[in-house]
Amino acid sequence: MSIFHDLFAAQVDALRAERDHLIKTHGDRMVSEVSVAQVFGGLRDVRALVCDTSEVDPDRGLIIRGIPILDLLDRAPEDIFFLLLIGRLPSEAESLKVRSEIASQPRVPESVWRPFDAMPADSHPMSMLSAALLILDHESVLERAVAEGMPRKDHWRAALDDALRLFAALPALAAGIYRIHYHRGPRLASDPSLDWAANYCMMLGHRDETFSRAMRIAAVLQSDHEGGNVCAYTCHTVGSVLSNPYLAVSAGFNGLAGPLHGRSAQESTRWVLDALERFGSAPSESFIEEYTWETLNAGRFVPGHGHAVLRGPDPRFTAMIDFGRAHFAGDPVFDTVERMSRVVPEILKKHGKAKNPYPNVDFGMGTLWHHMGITELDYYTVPFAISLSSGMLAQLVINRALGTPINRPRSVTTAWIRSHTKGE
Ligand code: NMX
Ligand code: MLT
Repeated sequence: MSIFHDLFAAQVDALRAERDHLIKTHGDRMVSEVSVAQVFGGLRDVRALVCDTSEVDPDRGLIIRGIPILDLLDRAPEDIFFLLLIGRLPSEAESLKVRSEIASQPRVPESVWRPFDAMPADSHPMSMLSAALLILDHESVLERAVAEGMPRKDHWRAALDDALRLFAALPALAAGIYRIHYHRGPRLASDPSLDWAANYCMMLGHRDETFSRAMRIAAVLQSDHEGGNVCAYTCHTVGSVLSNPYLAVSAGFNGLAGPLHGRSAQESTRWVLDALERFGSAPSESFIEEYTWETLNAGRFVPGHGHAVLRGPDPRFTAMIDFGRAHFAGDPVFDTVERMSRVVPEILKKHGKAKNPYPNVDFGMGTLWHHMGITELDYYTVPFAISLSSGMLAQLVINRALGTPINRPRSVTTAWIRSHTKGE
């Protein structure tokens, strides 16, 4: 009995029928045109993917299955995974089943840890997390099922088995990596009586309700960001050739590990701490102005600011600031972040390049981890990654149910563009 399997199975025919109907009745209708600037410019704003788990409104921010993200902050990450996949929040009774189904997934095998002994001591924790998934990929149910000839229409069932297993395993993997990499003592065994977030915090070494609450909120805020972000898009592309979810999510994590994506949480906090150190305490507004100009004039980007889709303030950043104000106002790192969030956007507006001058979610997250005692900055993308796995995995299962074809757009040469635009 699986609540996820039962409820999703009940939707699959309707999802396929709607997709087929739309293609049949409106297959020729244009969704987006692509300009030369967009072809050279990272396909920004080209609508070329379907993703039903969530959407990002440029002004309002993340909306999951029609619900603005700030209305979901009191929900557990397990419920959000359900929401992303099934399309609605679980009832109270369903929520208990959801939690118990995730908690009862098999534990991470001991064998996963051995290869870490051979990894260089300065490996990045995101590389370790990505590697952990590659080590575990031999367990993939989808991999075996495809090899054994499972019909394509049933692939989603095996993908969902993998998704549940993986979503449940990630807190233990992420926490184990933390304890190994930073020599925090023996790994701590997972406790299935705790929820996903509290279990993760406990395995990191923190049994603390504020920490668990912070992680719950962080996991909800970072659970998904429609289908076009580098992490989700990469995961989708890799999954589209039937690479199993372990391979696809690992690939997505490798995208998230970039400084312009999830690693910005680490870079943001480094930038904040550097300002604090140079000023000697929470820096004044005039110091922040000077410091920001110094960064920009050196040809560097201001970490944790800007966004490819959002054009207004990121509600996820606002949520982190509200949480910080309630729980750790007076912490100099938090005070610096809050002050910067007022000053830096004005500088970026004057600078005149970034289309979005506001802090994004990454600018808030590091403060939270730092205050909670996780002071190893290069770890900060890891909690983002395990949170975002819920969106990636839900999108993967839906795509396998729809039998979405391989992602294979065409490229053109510069010469083709030259000849295509000749005489205009
Ligand atoms: N600092 C300095 N310059 C910036 C910034 C910034 N924070 N954001 C954008 N710009 C520049 C950008 O480099 C580009 O310059 P150029 O024309 O010389 O190439 C110009 O402004 C226009 O860029 P946009 O169209 O506003 O941004 P784009 O969609 O290309 O990129 C980001 C989006 C998020 C990559 C970009 O804003 C950035 O580099 N931000 C800092 C890194 C960061 O916070 N990333 C995390 C994003 C959220 N996440 O979790 O993934
Ligand atoms: C985010 O969470 O802001 C992203 O994954 C980046 C994006 O949406 O491009």
